[in-house]
Amino acid sequence: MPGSSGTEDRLDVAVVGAGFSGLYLIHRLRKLGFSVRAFDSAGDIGGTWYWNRYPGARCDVESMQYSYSFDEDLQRDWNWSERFATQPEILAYAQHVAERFDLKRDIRFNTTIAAAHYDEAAQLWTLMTDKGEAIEARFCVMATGCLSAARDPEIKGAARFAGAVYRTGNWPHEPVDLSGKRVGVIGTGSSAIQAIPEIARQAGHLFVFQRTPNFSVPAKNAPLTPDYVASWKDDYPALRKRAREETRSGTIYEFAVKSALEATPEEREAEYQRRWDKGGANFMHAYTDLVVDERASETAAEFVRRKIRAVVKDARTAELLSPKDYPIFTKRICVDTDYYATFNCANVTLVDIRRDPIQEITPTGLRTGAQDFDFDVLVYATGFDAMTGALDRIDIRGPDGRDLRSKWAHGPRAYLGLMSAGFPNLFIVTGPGSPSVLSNVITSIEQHVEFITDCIDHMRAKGLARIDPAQEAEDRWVAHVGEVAGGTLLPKAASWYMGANIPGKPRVFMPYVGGVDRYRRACNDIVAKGYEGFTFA
Ligand code: NA7
Repeated sequence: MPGSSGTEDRLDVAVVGAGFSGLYLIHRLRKLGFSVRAFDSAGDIGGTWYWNRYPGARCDVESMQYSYSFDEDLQRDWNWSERFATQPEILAYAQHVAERFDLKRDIRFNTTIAAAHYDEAAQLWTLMTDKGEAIEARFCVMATGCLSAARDPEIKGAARFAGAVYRTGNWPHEPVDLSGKRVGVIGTGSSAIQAIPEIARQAGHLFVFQRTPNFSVPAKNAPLTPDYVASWKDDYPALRKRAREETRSGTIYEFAVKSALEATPEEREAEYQRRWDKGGANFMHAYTDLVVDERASETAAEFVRRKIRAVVKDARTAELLSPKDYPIFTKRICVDTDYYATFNCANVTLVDIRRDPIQEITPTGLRTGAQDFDFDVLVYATGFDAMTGALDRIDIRGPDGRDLRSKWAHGPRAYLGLMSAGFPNLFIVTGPGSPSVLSNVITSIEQHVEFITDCIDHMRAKGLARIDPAQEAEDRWVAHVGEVAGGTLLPKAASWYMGANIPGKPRVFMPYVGGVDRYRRACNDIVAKGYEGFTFA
């Protein structure tokens, strides 16, 4: 039975990851009197914000909402400086939280968990580190993040490149001087869209190798005014409650009340323009049917394409930058500062590698079918093995020796995105099948951490040692996740939500699109019914 029996060698709870999930888990488990330790490959806290420190990295959820809500003093004391916080500021916030709650004494850094095996007889998880050390724990929580397994594409000759190589998802901690250098960036997702304007300011020449253009809306980032900050802080508990319980995204936006198809073209134009001027992902909430009806979605897509054509002077470049083969919002909307305008700079060249793919990387740059490009620095902005990648890198085995990789070979399967049947006492924070990446992830993290820690506390109170979802409950949930996604346009794009960016990865829509509000109600209902769908022993 979990309780205060944790020792140095045998913990109540082992946590993998020391990002925003891991930090809150430590805090909450400790308060409940459990012994806990977190392990992280990184040299410090922060998770995704530790690794993604490329130029221009910032959050695309507004600062006043992208933060913990669990402690009123914390949210009142902390002061964000800008509407969209930079990566260094978010990391400073994480440091503040860790210090404030003295969290680091229960974190082991520079420690990668390579395996986690469950011993049924002992009812223990044994975690193996990359250094061969074993840690025993009654519960294991994977706080490994949805976008933490950065990937290099497999391109012939990659090892032969003689210049410097950087990755947006694992950027050096030391300053990188790109001034005057010739830089090649592969990828045009959110990370590249943030980095490219910054890199272009420094580089002698920047080649952007684009396979698929993305839709991006202007951030209109600015310093926060005292009045705006006060408007949040004065009402934080109620606003947070609203974000948690009444929104699909866990973020308060200006939500639509009307279908795009019911509006006249003039009304739509005015509404899109108003939201464009205000900036940020609020744009995607202009109408109720933008992610469910292709004709509605096309009205927003065409508005953005017109904006691209208006900004980008070279007509061919503007066309190349304009997405046409998937509905807007079916890939994560990007939020930028000067992205499209950057292509007006004389030192920036957009290369269409859809039409003329990269053949190989050479010692001096890369070669497409038609041309050779020479540069000094290569930047991979090629994304992540999202949602399942970090778990896939760990050899996770349940009581019968069955491994999670095999179980998930045809797509991830988890009850509520929290637990996978056959892997008792193993929780996943923001796992596949939960709102996770479709939400303000801190809102989702808090809800999962509270669910998991309440559950472990409940088990202690009831003298229960083992929890496992029933297979049938998991099957029903996975089917529900698929059905809800199928009612939207989201599965239509070859996105990382679908696993489409990883060769060989099953095409399954992974996050739960039903909304943070609905998901929370489902979880609460399940708890109220005595953890319906879970089996205890
Ligand atoms: P993304 O959004 O997955 O973007 C990766 C980009 O890299 C995208 O443009 C890809 O093109 C491109 N890519 C990937 N592999 C290749 C190869 N082999 N050749 C050429 N181009 C390639 O990752 P980000 O890091 O930008 O953003 C991920 C999330 O992090 C983001 O949504 C935020 O939530 C934070 P493709 O589209 O596959 O043709």
